Parts: sequence; structure tokens; C-alpha cells
Amino acid sequence: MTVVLKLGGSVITDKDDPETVDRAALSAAVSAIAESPVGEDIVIVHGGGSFGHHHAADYGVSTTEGTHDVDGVQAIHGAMCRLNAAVVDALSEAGVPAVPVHPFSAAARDADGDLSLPTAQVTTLLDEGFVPVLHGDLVAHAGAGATVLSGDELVVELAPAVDADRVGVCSTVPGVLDEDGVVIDRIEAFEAVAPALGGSDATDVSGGMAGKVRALLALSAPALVFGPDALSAFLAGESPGTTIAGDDAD
Ligand code: IP8
Repeated sequence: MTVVLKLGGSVITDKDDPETVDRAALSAAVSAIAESPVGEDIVIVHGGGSFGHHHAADYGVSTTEGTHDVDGVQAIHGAMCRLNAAVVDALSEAGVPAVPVHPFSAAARDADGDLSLPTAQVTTLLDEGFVPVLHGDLVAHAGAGATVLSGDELVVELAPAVDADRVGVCSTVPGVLDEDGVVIDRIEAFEAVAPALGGSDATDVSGGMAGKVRALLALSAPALVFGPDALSAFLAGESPGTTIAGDDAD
């Protein structure tokens, strides 16, 4: 049983306060992971929260708008490395054999925006008993300099590479919400829920919930979007929140 888990940046940081870890939330998530029956068969991806997104917005960088400004690259990537270190440290202190993996050092987009992400490092680390911890980052982008690589894109690339049985996206909300604020049980096509999916409620250069749903619909396994309170339930094999299952899902 291999799990790919994304911890939303808004879950583990105070998204409105630049470069601030939400220590209580990170600690709760780390405890759920450390105590889960999944053990070491897990790849963790975390988002940018108040580390990546504020700097990316400052430099006008998104998943499609790039920069050639080296100060911008260092600010955005550096902030994400600092958040990654905080996550890896917290996991290590809880006894999880977490190791950092920085996508900017390995991935690239071609001129059409198509992503290439080597995954042998992640699969080998997993086989060797480590818990790889990746993060939303920048990516070298042909013709655009460097653009944002979202954690959701990483999840989509990693899930088939590690042959994931379960994919979880832990968000600040208890699932994908409809116009009335009620959790949608299951999403099989973007068009069906497009009217309900507004923008993100804080600075987010990767497309908020709409971008997340679009990315997860491309997976070959169903993905679950749920809130922090449901993380332990997800790791125990339950199906909290919204199940997102596109055409290619089993
Ligand atoms: O929060 C974005 O990752 P996300 C990372 O998963 C940066 O969209 C650099 C803003």
C-alpha cells in the first residue's frame, strides 16, 4: 500500500503572514503521519502557503508566467526550501525517516509547458525505507525562464511513478465545496463543478481549488480531498471528503 499525500501550504502555514509556519497545524499533521498504519510507504508533497506564494506574487511568477530574474528565483526557491526544512525536521523529530527532495534541481518544462520530472530518486528512496518529502517549487521552463511547479502537479506525476494505491490532498476545507458550502461527494468531470469552484481565498499563484481539481482529474487513481481533521481517517484507509475520479481512474 503506497500513499501519496499532499499537505496543502495553507494547512501548514499561516497563509496571510509571509514565511510563517503554523506550528500547531504542522505538528498535528506530523503526528497523524507518524502514527498512521501506512508506515514508511508514503511520499509527502507540500504546497507553498505563505512561503512560496507571496514571493511568487511579488515577482509576477505563476505556473504559466515565468521570470529570468535570478533574485526572484532565489527568493521563491529559497523560501520553499526553508518550508521544506521545517516539514522534514518536524517529521524527523516524530520518528518519520523523512528526507528532502527539491524539484527545482531535477524537473523541467518544455516550450509547450509539458513537465518532465525524473522520479527514480523518489522511487529508490521509497524502496530504501525513506519518506521523500517534495514541495511546490520553481521549474526551469524553456522560453519562460522559471515558472511555478505546483504541489498538485507533483502529485499527478508521482502517483503513477510510485504506483500509488491512494492519493490524498489535505486542504484547509473538508473537501471540494459546492455553491452552498456543502462537500461534494464525488467529482468525475470538471465541467460539472466549474461554477462552484471560485478562486483561492488568499494569494495562490497555482490556481486554487479549480486548478487542484483539474490536476487531480488527470490521475489514474482516485484522489481524495479532505480537511486536516480527516488526515488520520484517510491514512487509516477511510474515504473522507471529496473523491475525484477522472476518466482514467480505476
Ligand atoms: O502551493 C506552489 O505550490 P502549491 C509553490 O502546491 C510556489 O501550488 C513556489 C509558489
